[in-house]
Amino acid sequence: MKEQGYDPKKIEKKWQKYWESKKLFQAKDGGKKKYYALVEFPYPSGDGLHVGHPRPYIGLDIIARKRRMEGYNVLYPMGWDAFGLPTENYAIKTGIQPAIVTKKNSDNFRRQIKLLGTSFDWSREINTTDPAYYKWTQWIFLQFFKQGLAYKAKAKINWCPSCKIGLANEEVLASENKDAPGKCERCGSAVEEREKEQWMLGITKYADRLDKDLDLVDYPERVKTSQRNWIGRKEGWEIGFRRVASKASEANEAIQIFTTRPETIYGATFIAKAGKQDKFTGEYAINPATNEKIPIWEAEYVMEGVGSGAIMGVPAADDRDKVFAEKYNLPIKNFDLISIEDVFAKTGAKKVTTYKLRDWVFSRQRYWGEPIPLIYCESCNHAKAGQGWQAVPEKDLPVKLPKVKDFKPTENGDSPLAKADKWIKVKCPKCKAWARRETDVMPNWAGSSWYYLRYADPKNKKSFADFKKLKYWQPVDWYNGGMEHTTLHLLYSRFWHKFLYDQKLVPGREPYQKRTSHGFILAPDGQKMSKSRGNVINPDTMVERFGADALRLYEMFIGPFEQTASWNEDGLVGTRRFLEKVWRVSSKIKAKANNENLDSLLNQCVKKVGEDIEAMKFNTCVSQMMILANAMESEESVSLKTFETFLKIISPFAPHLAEELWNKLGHKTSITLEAWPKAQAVKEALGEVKIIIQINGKVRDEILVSPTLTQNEVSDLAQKREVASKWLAGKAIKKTIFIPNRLINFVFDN
Ligand code: ANZ
Ligand code: ZN
Repeated sequence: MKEQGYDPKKIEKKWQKYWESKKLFQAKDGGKKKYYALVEFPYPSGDGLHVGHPRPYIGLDIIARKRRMEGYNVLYPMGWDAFGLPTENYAIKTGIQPAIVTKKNSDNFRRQIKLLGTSFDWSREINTTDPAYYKWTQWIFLQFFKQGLAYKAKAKINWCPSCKIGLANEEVLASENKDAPGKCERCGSAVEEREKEQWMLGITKYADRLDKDLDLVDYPERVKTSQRNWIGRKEGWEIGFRRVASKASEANEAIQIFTTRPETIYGATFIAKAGKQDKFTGEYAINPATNEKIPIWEAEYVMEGVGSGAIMGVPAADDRDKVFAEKYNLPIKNFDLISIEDVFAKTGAKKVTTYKLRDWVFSRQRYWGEPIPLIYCESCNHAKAGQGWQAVPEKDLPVKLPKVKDFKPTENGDSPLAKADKWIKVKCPKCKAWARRETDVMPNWAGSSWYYLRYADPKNKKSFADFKKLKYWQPVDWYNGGMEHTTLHLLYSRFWHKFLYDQKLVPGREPYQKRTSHGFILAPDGQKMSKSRGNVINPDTMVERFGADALRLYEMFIGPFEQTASWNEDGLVGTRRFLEKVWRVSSKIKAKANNENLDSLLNQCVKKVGEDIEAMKFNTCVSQMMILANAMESEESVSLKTFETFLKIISPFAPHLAEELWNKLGHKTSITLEAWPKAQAVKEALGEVKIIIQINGKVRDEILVSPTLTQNEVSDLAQKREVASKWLAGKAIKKTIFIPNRLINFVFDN
């Protein structure tokens, strides 16, 4: 009888249906130890997926599948972050309702993602534009409002005259010429500055905790650094310089300067405050250390919003002050340093902590976003000034987006909702007088700031998620997403989480225990894939030609997961051939075969694949499995046990093929229910090596171990030793540095 060849078309759909009908990937809310794996949910664009999108989905799919085999109850969910401009701009162009476009696009995304054999729990799918979802986005906003953390203020906003939209700072691209205005991220127009009343969220109140609590999580150092830089925590001193009464100002209150070098105050010969041009203000102030009268200038290099927005110029000690002093002929005075105690005594300096982080401009004058659930009541404001804004009562949530025909913002830049007269008019929930709805909507970042909580309980109608379920699922154990989101999205969602934690609505202080990022996949020409360049590679075509398993393997094999890689179809041909080889090997299985050399290779493969998956070194996993497949092919026969073990470790990478061959071996249940294979302890044939044990970088002990031990194994042995355990008692290890065969260093805070 002729053996059937490998035909992914015949097997992939079949197993996808099987997994779905058996509900194999549906997470249960409780019971076994849990594992929560999360990828950033995509914006469902009209173009569909290109082959770059699935890279993270496949990567964490491998983690999720391995965890299930390790006995965890795994939550691996997916959804759509679907509010935003592309759909809205499409509506402006075509008049088609954004809700309809969103449905169509997300249907297509879902179809494509399923094609790849990903093990998402689709029963928990969410969509930020679904009123049943954004009801809770609005509800959380109201909690901010009730706590005084959502407030309206005049804010300078970046205004794109062409998109007619206020942009967040991060949506403005810096121009090459640093003096030219920034450009709109979407359309490239020069951005203007405008003042507009905006809803703000008080993220600065959380600045300190957002900085400090980075110590609690396992994020790459560069991610922590970029968050810390964005927060910009700085400790320094504020010193008041009394103004000299003058024509320009009768007041002689003090001007507060911010400095990190108070001991240089004897050399301060001028004051400069933030300004657009460099000029003398006509005013003077008194240096409290010398009692000298010094001029107050405005200078461009002093930044508004940093420190107090004013400095003491010490040209003899600071380069920028020196350049300024030379340019404007201000005195440069050599001086003696003064002790910090004397600064306090003479000047009343106050120690202060300042932050670069500003409150978050939370409104957009657009259509396709969550309506801000507030009502402005003139009569309430009349009764008590400043009390005009009323929360929409909880029973009236969600405030649904009304259907409109005209999606363009108004001429003066108000939201298109400002034209929805009927929708706007509403009774004040407090005094029942006629009032009007807020017409601004929330920014894109709103729905993604809490979506990881909703997955724990996506259908809840009584709360955004049941606390008990959150207690079980939180925190996310592993969160993978794009590098471009490691600053703002992470910061914003950490802020929402901390706020909810303070309201006792979520159990832990941090949402994500571990964060990793993947690199982009570029087109074969090395360029970013884009429709306009015509270089987009569509996963549908690749699955059609090579099968989903070959595509999955290639996306993992293409290069180190964190790094950018260019698409090359030859690689896909290669992974397809590899799978054909595995298929051929399956026809020479013997219940018992004598392949001792295969056994040690298999053992090595089990160990390496297991470890490398954890380190996201998926590419080396694939090459290790290729080596083993080659060896199996060159044997006359392969033992059942060897092949079964191999199928288990390849199953997270090529799940359809593994399932099919597993089934052909006579198994009646899914391979996804098997236990993840353990590597056998390797005999110490290689002799032992000496490893130095350091505690906070200081040598404290040493230990002899087998060179085959992993970092975890060495770490365990080292910590059990008397010396180390004494040093480590009661300490939380912050970081472990391991150099194989040489040293292990445990780092903790003193
Ligand atoms: C006097 C002085 C003497 C300063 C000296 C520095 C060096 P670093 O040092 O990077 O942490 N500064 C304060 N507010 C500022 C603002 N709004 N815009 C621009 N510069 C500002 O930065 C702190 C220093 O930056 C502060 O300490 C202040 O100058 C300046 F030899 O005060 B210093
Ligand atoms: Zn009222």
